[in-house]
Amino acid sequence: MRHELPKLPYAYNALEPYIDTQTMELHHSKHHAGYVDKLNAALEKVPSEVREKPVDELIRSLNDVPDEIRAPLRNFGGGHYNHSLFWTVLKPSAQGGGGEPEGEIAKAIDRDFGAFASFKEEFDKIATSLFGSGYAWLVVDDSGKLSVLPTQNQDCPLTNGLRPILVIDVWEHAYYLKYQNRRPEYVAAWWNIIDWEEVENKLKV
Ligand code: MN3
Repeated sequence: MRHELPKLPYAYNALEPYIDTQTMELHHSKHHAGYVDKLNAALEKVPSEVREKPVDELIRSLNDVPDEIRAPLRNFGGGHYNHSLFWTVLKPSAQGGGGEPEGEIAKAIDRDFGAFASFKEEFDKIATSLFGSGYAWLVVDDSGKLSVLPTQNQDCPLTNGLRPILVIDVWEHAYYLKYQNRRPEYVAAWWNIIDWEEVENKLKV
């Protein structure tokens, strides 16, 4: 099975002014595409039963694969999965992205964080203070409880048995052209383009 770069559900310029066109184009067509290519190359060297797994399964079972292929699968499989998820939880502000969640996801956030404002504060803290490259996540555990956590590099919560439903990429390539060293400004802008309906869909799965 060859993994493929997913098409974005919006144009490269659709998330302006929060994420600029050039960043989106490079991030998707170069960075994400590079992870897909390297994942496919790494998978040529693994047993066929590993090669045929979908990317989420690969990452979930990372601790069971042979040592010599774990690092490339972790980095390139994670790079593919994490970016794929990141694109799907974004929505142009003009089409209803951003704002506060409603429905089941709003109830779950209130239940597990006390209020949307407390969740946002906790998430912001993780996204802005993560050292180096990585992601901030909203995840669901086996009991359905929500929590937030950071991961380094291309690590993914799936490997630890958690189900991610919202993520922000805080690698410098995700924001540096527009925001340079001002990561908190990028994180603040990102709240205007979250697709809360999609986050709720992922919660319900
Ligand atoms: Mn990235």
